[in-house]
Amino acid sequence: MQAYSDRLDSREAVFLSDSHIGAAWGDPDREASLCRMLAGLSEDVQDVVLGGDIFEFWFEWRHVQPRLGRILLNELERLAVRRRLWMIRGNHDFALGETIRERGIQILDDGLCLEIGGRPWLFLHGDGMVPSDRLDRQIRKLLRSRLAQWAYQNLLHPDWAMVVALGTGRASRAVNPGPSANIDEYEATAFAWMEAAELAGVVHGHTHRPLQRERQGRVYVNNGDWCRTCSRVRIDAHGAYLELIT
Ligand SMILES: [Mn+2]
Repeated sequence: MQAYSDRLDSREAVFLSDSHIGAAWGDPDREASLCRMLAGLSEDVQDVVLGGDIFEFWFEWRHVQPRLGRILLNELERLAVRRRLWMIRGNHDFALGETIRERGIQILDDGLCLEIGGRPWLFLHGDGMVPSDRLDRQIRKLLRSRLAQWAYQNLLHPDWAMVVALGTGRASRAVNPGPSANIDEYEATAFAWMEAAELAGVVHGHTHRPLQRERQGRVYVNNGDWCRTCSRVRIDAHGAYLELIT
């Protein structure tokens, strides 16, 4: 995996994901609470990893960008002056582009590996990571394809495109309201990766279920989300902390 070979040293990192800004769902105050948490981060935090599905949907047309998350983006731009800021593409906001990069945020296609306290930690969104997520991986490939991007860019008025995208998210939650059937596979997959690649830990979101497990000195953490639980993961040289922020 590209993320693994490009690893960087870090003193301390904070990971959060799945705020789904733009969805009429979850805590209506979540953009503000996320900004408050980010503004209050300790000076020791060197890397802020936004781990996917920060926006319910994102697409950049040639002259138009969605009216979503403007308060958050302003806060991130401020933060990016003194820290490294990363955004991993999620299955909802896979089309992050130039207007995000212009604010000093680095966009990652798959994930990121940071060496914290001399040990490697892998951060990713989590969609398509387990073997049975075959359909997720195919959809991911299709949505990210040049043809799909071209169609979105050229065939639909941006207002209609947003209606379609936000409506699709709402409909998929109505059809599958609970955790997916394969939710237990994530932990097993992560531990298998840790052993194969000698990782200290794997951190991901996507399933909206906060969970931390430790096995033989290796750590699996799902951060939950910043939609309903408002939880984050902080990692320093001593380990990982799954924290609920109120
Ligand atoms: Mn997701």
